Amino acid sequence: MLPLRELREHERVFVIMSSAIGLSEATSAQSDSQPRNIMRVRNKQLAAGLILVGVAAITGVQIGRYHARADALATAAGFSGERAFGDLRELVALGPRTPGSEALRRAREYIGRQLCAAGADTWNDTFVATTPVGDIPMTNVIGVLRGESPKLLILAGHYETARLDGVHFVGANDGGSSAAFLLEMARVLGRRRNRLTYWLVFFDGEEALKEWSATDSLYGSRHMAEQLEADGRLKQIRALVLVDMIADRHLHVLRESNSTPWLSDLVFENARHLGYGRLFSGGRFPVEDDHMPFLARGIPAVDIIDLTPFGSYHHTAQDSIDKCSPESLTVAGRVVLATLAELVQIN
Ligand code: 1BN
Ligand code: ZN
Repeated sequence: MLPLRELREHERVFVIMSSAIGLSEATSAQSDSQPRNIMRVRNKQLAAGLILVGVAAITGVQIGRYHARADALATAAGFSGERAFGDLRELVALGPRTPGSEALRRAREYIGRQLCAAGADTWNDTFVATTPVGDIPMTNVIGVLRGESPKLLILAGHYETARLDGVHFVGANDGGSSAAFLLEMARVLGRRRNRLTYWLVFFDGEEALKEWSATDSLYGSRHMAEQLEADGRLKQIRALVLVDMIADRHLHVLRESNSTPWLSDLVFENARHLGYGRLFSGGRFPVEDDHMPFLARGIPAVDIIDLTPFGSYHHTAQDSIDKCSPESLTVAGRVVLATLAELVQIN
């Protein structure tokens, strides 16, 4: 189905063109009693009218698409992939940011400083995770941008990196890109007056410590979802938008198939309106990620993740900053901002 604004444009052109060629008169004035030559003229008029209407309809749709794209671009403006890339550089320079490490503590300090500068109230939620390699203190970082309403939209990603034996894994794309993205998003949303309240959530412990399983993965997001359920705040959450691995210089996002369908539709429609349809296409793929504990509790959630089944450098030492680009961060930023603008209207 065409979006509403395209239909309106389409219909307007249809009405203008049909009245210009007298189509309604030609169709309603036909009768068996009219002489044949008048009928022939009327039929020609009708045929010409139909052709014109067809052309007008196509033009109308194209104008509609142009307007839809212009609207989406205006809504999505302001996110600087270059600035996010600067954050990515800082985070990657810290080295491997495994749970409990000094590098992750320094990453947390950097994130806290940037959130504060963006005008967000920040809190660290520390807990002890029981893992196959022992108990590890983990910390989710939450930046809060209060809006007019306590209704909550959560933007989330993870900031720690996988612990891979014998591999110097700095996770530029996997762990770095999501954190950098969230910092720039905090700056953009921090400059605006927002109707809804935003939480920018940096999860710790997304990765397995030994081998991915229901109990060895998603430590930070499982902890947060449990806490919010226990203290009754889960009800305030309208949706969760998760980003993961969105800085690859050859960005290509498939539909993550555990995500809430209508929310995925919103993301992919906005990507198309922004002219990024080719980058957000190509099928469906399930990924267990930090949205899962929220989905399990009935929160609409989408995972925007560039993880194709044949990803080349995933969880290898090659996941370094040279594989990433500011442009990809800009694309992801614009798609999320356009999606947020629509979520605000729904909620
Ligand atoms: C995403 C980034 N994930 C890990 N790092 C989740 C994942 C789960 C990826 C299973 C592949 C398989
Ligand atoms: Zn990973």
